[in-house]
Amino acid sequence: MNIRTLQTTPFTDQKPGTSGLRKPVTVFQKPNYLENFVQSIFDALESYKGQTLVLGGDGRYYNRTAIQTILKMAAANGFGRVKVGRGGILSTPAASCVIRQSQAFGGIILSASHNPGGPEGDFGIKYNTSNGGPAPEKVTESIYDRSKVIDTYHILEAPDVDLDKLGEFQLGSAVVEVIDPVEPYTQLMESLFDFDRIRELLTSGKFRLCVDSMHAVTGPYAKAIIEERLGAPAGTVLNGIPLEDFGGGHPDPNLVYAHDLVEVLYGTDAPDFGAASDGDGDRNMILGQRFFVTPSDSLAVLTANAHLVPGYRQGIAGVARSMPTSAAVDRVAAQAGIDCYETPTGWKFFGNLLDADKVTLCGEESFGTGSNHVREKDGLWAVLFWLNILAVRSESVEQIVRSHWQTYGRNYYSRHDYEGVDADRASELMARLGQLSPELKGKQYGQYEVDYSDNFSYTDPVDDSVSKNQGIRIGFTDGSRIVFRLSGTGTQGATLRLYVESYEPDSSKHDQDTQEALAPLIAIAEEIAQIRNFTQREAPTVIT
Ligand code: VG1
Ligand code: CO
Repeated sequence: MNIRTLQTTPFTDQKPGTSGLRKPVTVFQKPNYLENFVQSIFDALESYKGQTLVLGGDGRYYNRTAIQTILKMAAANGFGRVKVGRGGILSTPAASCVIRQSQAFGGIILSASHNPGGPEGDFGIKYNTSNGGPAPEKVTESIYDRSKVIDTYHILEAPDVDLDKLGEFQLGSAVVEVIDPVEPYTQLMESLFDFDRIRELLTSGKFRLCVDSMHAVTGPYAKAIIEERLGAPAGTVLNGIPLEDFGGGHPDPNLVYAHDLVEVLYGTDAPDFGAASDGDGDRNMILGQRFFVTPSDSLAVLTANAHLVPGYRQGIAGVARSMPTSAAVDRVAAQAGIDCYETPTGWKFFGNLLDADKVTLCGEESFGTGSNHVREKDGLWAVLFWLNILAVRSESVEQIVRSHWQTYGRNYYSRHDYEGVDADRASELMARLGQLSPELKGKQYGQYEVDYSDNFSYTDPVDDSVSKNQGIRIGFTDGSRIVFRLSGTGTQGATLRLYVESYEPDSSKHDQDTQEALAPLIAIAEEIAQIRNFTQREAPTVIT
């Protein structure tokens, strides 16, 4: 088999965002677009010859094509072994798990996560390092730098590998190992949670649940774990067969897009527990009977109850949350006397803290929670964590959350997204806020006084790397907060995100509607940022 070195010319738009490079499928189908980026990844790495690479994706359209190309490029570039999930499938947390277990050099994950799939949808590619986590900024920057000057790539001339057969195949001087994508992950889950106790709950006849895989990658994982190992009845997992276009849906687990699940959990004779996950399996939404748990609250509840779960019984070293995530978990950390870190948006910023054992649990407001068991957020892990707590406490989801609020107070929280707005105008809005923010301290808006306002900058406590411009935060003296930032995962125009939070210690006031409770702050956000004017939108596209 011949290694061919082919000429190419650079693309100017291969800058990785919050989580890898995401573009419409049609962009990835341009000649050499994928090849350039993959070669840029390899060129940015050092001394991987003979080492192991893990490869898999969420099964969306173009996954199989891209995998064949990457296998041949990995072999031509000198990797010794490539572990690829059968059918090209690996959920994002499962890929992280396999990288760690097999002490691989790194991994390539093919996914655009919650973005729609199919020929007209999006595709994405991301590199993870040997700790199993998303490459830190210094690596993604060198990949981007390389992509701007790349002029050749290496690829093996070889027939396609049969991705549907488990086993080892020779590809040039490399071995391709097609692995079971589900089993290593299932074993890891079994080592963390009390499967016997959860099985008792799920087979007791007194507890019903429904899990929506949204036609995306978690279907096989959820069926294997929740139905087969834990004994939930067949049919517990909805939309469990992964489809290349996710059934035409938007695999984003929130109240808007996970409507099948919401109908069930808010319907008559609703089950006790509901959960959904996203395209690549790293996000989760948790529902009780007619009850929604905000992701920020979920992180706080998991932290407060971690001692009930075998894998975390020995204690929590600390916690971390992304900056826009509510401060609910901060209150749990303060009471437990553990550290709480505030990081920029994106899982890559948790890696160093987890590696250094400074934190055990971490999470983001965007339906992402995880722990030191892998280096990605993990949707099914969160579901199992909740089930373990429910099995031990024998209370409903709503009871658990309400008693949590009684102890710690309630952080009302919401995110408003303005999707697909004009990119220049969105940048102007942010630039204007950047100019305004240093002067806001002390200003009064109705009953709210600005306590601080800045453009969030983060210095990593482990390697001292600095990440600037991570969003404008405006904090008020009563602990309320509004945050503005632009999305780094969208592929059409720009997406403005407004995050709003207020704190209510008084439990007699914990029954308000979230949007009503936050209405004064939402109005202040409009007054300060002139969102309608800059976005030309009367209302957000999605409210979570
Ligand atoms: C969004 C979320 C962020 C998350 C990222 C990747 O990024 O806000 O919290 O880490 O998606 O998640 P942005 O830049 O669009 O706000 V996933 O499940 O899409 O890999
Ligand atoms: Co995702």
